Amino acid sequence: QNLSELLKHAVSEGLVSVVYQPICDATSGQVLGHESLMRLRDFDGSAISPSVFIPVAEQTGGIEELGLWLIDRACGDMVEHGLGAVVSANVSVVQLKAPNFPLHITEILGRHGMAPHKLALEVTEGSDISLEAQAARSIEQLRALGVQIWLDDFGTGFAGLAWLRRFKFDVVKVDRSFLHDCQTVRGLSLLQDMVRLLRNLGHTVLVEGVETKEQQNLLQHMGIQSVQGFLTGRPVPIEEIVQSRRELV
Ligand code: G
Ligand code: G
Ligand code: G
Ligand code: MN
Ligand code: NA
Repeated sequence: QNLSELLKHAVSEGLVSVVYQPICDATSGQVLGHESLMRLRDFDGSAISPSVFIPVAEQTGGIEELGLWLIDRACGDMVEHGLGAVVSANVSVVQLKAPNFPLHITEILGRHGMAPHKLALEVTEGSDISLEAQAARSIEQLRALGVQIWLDDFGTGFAGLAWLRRFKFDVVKVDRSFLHDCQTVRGLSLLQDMVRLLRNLGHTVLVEGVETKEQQNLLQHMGIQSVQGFLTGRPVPIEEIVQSRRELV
């Protein structure tokens, strides 16, 4: 009610913004790219969590406009400031199902003069996309354009293995809960076997939620290619990325 009203005016009132979290090579630490994440604040300046406003935006349909706004910003920042080899954006099934979604993406990429492979769309298995024919068609169309399609939060949904059979994802992001369970023998064994499965299928594996050096060392030993987490960088506004680069020179 209140929140859905706020969401309608979020873009025009400047209440919505984007932060970027680095995605790093697990061995060299080199920044490979960034994940873009949406942030929303109320008129009084207080932050509203994505876990609160994203579901509301999905139910009211507001996510379509907000999601395209975010992707437009992410592509603009990539072209203007450079965000590495790739910038990713989360997309929900509601967005993928909109018939014109691939067309909007084409328009955004064209307007920014950005190569399609520099954009990755993260789809989450939590939402059962296998049931949604239009969403699957959009994924195929976007792939044909050259846009990367990543599988997010792998291991938390119910459709994970069926999805791997259906789509060849460019990157599979293993949900951070699996890394955080690694202190137990059982948890470690599960992560190792998941990674082995994904690698045997030819997927690039990214593990999320890396917070300690010990976790990073463990993942390096497992042969993980990419990592993301508070250790290698928190999500920050583009100004902070540009500023920290200036400090390096
Ligand atoms: O070492 P330096 O301060 O340049 O590190 C820059 C960033 O890279 C830091 O965020 C740090 O956490 C991360 N980093 C440092 N060493 C490694 C490493 O061996 N592997 C990875 N993946 N990241 C590292
Ligand atoms: O950034 P944070 O960890 O608070 O994000 C919480 C959740 O919100 C994550 O699961 C993330 O995928 C989702 N999220 C963040 N930004 C977007 C967005 O632009 N679109 C969609 N659909 N989900 C997003
Ligand atoms: O579901 P998705 O992967 O899109 O969610 C990304 C969210 O994960 C972001 O909101 C980000 O703030 C959060 N995140 C990123 N790195 C870490 C981490 O190392 N630990 C924890 N707990 N959360 C993280
Ligand atoms: Mn994500
Ligand atoms: Na995730």
